[in-house]
Amino acid sequence: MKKRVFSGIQPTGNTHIGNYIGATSRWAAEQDIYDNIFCVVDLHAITERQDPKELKANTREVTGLLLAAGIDPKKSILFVQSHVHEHSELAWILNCYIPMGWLGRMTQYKEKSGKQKEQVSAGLFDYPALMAADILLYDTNVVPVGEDQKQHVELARDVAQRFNNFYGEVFTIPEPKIADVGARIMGLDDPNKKMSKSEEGPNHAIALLDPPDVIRKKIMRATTDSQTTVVFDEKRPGIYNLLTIYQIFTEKEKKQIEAEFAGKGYGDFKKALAEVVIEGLRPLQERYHKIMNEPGYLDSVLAEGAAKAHPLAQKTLAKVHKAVGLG
Ligand code: AQP
Repeated sequence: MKKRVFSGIQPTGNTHIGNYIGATSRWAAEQDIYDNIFCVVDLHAITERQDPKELKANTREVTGLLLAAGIDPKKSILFVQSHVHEHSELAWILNCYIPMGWLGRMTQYKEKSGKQKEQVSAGLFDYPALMAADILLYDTNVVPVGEDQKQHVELARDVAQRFNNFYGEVFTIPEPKIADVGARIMGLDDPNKKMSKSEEGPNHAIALLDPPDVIRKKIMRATTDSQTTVVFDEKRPGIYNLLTIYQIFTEKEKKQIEAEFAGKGYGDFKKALAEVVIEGLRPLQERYHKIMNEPGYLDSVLAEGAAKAHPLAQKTLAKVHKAVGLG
């Protein structure tokens, strides 16, 4: 029996190379090892204000990008979170088993609520309960995510254990799976901040659909430091981040990369990095445009995905209802 993988991505627009390196490219690469379920988590996206038309368009765009990244609907269930209503229902039930203190300690909540002050939605506070529901509905063993989501997967583990302590073995206990390299790609304009879709700076992130000239411009303007040697030194976060991106796209060893740029400066390295990223994204971009031009394809993939996910979710929710004494 293959282990079950579940993971999700928010349709919040401008999917970037951080999402791709830390999560979606790994989902695609490991599809044969696992039994896979991937979800476009639109209910998570509305924890912050979204324009309705943009949300719909972004849901389609991110689905297209997942298919272009290599998610194969024959190997993986791919669906939209709001198409399977059990996610919201289980989230409500789990709410009643998650102490407020756990939610208040979540780093993502602290960072995002800080920006919005008292306008922050209860949904943003409760984001991890919905994520726990996503994961626990499908008897998930493994959750491949970027480093920023590790704490939320751990909360899902904790609530599953708590629930099982009350009611017996209802939930499978999930584990986060974080990449050794690239689990936290940093912003190009500020290498101390995670690359993020919601950061507004024009040179912050490389979007997966950025054209070559935009990628070149962003990389050439990326923040580094006043030193000159091109080496992996964690104390120099700007160049370290760029080298990590180069390492991922070229699949070369660190020593090999350092040798390649020995005696060369940041300018030469940035030029090489830009070309590697442009060439690395080219096939994905071509596949994306092809997929989006195939009438009806996206809708049929998502309809099939929801039809496969729904009975699995229904089964778990029925177990939960029985355990709690609902209905
Ligand atoms: N900078 C990153 N480096 C590596 N992995 C990352 N991920 C996100 N940013 C990085 C991983 O991508 C997956 C999907 O992310 P998400 O859509 O759930 O949203 P997020 O984690 O909140 O990422 P963003 O890009 O910062 O979105 P916004 O700005 O909308 O909140 C996850 O596995 C995540 O870990």
